[in-house]
Amino acid sequence: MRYSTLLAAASLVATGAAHGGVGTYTIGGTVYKGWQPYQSSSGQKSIQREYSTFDPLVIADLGKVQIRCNNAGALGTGLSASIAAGSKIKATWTQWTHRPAAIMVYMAKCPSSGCNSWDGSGKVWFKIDHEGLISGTQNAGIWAGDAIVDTLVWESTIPASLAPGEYLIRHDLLALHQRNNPQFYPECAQLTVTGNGDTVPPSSILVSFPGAYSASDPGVDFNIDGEAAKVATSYPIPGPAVWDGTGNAPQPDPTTLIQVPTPTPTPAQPSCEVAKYGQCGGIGFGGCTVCAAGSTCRANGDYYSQCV
Ligand SMILES: [Cu+2]
Repeated sequence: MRYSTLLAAASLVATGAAHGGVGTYTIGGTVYKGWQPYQSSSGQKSIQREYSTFDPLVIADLGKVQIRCNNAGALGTGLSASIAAGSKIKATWTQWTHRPAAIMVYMAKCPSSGCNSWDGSGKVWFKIDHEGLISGTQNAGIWAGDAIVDTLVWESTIPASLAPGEYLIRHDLLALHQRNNPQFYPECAQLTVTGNGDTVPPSSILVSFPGAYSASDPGVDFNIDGEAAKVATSYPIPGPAVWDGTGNAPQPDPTTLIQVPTPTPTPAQPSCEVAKYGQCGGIGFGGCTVCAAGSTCRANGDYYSQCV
């Protein structure tokens, strides 16, 4: 036992500063590189909002703006990933080491001015996915965090009924390995949702960050080593229920109601055209490289160029 105790202590030291963060997002066959927290922020562009470390936020941070997107108010860098409602987005963590952990995934509809200059404040967030304890007891069972330690991946589906538009997506890992010291690891990215969805979540289910979590929530005020955790076979995941995909029809933008459509002569069409925010280049990319009028093709690293 002494050997394994020493081994456990050594591994704690080795991974103590490991923590983690979402490094890439994959939609269909396209990989979108996230923010690189340990590289200079100067000149970085990604669909993901800037954040500075893999370190956790803790209970003392629950009232701070950092609990929203893991930064103190950084906005977008001009990029956004296109995804059809009903399709899947795969988050891949650069590293993750904590097995007892819950995953929570939220979205928020950006204002009509778009996501880039919007900070995600207010009661605007709805949950699209979560998973906590999968089997066994809280103390010794299998958690969503086990899957992420083993694969570094969590895949979620954008609700099929969700109205098209600009959204933030927020992945939040909640590590529970330390008794009474839950650790939060949120990161946000910008999405352009396409499709024929016609629903936005009702305001009654929306939450804010900070605000959605409290230190007294049973899933936050949590002792994984306690006697209760040795017998409990379910875990109360913090935050709201996952949105069921039903709710209010989106409000029509009043400015569109009074706009009189102006007939425009049809210009000669290029042989192909990439819609704004679509991919237009990068290593290995074999598709169309002509951006729609009003947008230009810009490189976001070697593997992805986007019409912006
Ligand atoms: Cu950690």
